Amino acid sequence: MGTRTEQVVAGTKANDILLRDFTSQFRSGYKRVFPSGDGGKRSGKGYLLPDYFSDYEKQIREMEIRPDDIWVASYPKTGTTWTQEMVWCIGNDLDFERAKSIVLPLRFPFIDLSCLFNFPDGPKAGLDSPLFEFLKDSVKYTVDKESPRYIKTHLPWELLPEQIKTKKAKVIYVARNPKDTCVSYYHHSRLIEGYRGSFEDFIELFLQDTVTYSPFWDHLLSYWEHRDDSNVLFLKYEEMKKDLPSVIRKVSTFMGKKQLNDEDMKTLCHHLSFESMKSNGSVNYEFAVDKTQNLGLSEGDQHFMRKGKVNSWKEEISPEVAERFDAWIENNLNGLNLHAESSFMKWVAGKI
Ligand code: PPS
Repeated sequence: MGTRTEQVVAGTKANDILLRDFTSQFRSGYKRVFPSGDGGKRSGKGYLLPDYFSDYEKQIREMEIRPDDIWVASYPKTGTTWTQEMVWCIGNDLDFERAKSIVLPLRFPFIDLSCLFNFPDGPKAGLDSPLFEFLKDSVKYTVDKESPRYIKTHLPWELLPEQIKTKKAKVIYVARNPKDTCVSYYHHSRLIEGYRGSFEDFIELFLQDTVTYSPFWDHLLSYWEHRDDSNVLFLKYEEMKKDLPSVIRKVSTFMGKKQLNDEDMKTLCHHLSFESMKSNGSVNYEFAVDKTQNLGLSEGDQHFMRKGKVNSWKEEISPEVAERFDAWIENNLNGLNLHAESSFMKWVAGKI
């Protein structure tokens, strides 16, 4: 299944902000990627991806899948890192020693990282090995990994390797309410991705589906439609916050692992707590923040592990802007036959 692409050019408010404030020497520009088939028809806008996606698209689509691969997929800032650490620990029989001694991106590589940034002078720019091998070509690094491979992606369902669908590798998707996601994405973009614009402009980008991996709803629904497939598990950030042990039990069953005893469950929940992950150098991306500061891609003394809360958007989004979000949610979900009282709708509306 191929794709059609269109270059993003100036001329709309959102595109102008994007090209002015969200390009850098490490990111030249963006494309809209239209998957063929039904998926691409949802909003009809195509997924926004940096130019470099074209260099890796075919390789990712045609990648050899192993049935024991485990993928964690998500729209950015929805709890990916948290889910990755949970999945890796369950899959590796709670080997906390190894979890702490090898940084997450090397244990659980983000395959599409090279689609986001181009670091032609990596080592000169202060990016040294072994992380450099991954940063130089995240697709090669991931493809070459020994089994079982643990793989992170932010790609929508339609842009995943074709063989995932036939070889039935396990895919765990995590979703988060869009207001918290947007606020988290804004801080992340300033911290680590070289965004130089205002919060207000970022909200405009987000609501116009003009940040990387948007449209948000096309992305989420592309996996939601597969939530009952035997090789897919659909999780929500909010349910992890509410009842982590029950999510751990669900993930253990999905991964074919035996259930943890009470003591192990307690230890794992502690390891996965926000406070513990915030101070865990293997997962808190402090190394990446330092590097991007060296590269002039980030500023200030913010952290990747920022707040870790549900509905903390209320501290940063005004009631007027929240209304714009609500209208955007309604527009996007209209006509999908989702019953207003369904748990999906309640979650989307921030009522769960
Ligand atoms: S990324 O860059 O897309 O992979 O980011 P991602 O990991 O998806 O999302 C980062 C947000 O998840 C929060 N986080 C956590 N919340 C609760 N508990 C734990 N253990 C945890 N670990 C990470 C992180 O703080 C980001 O959310 P915000 O709202 O910015 O704090």
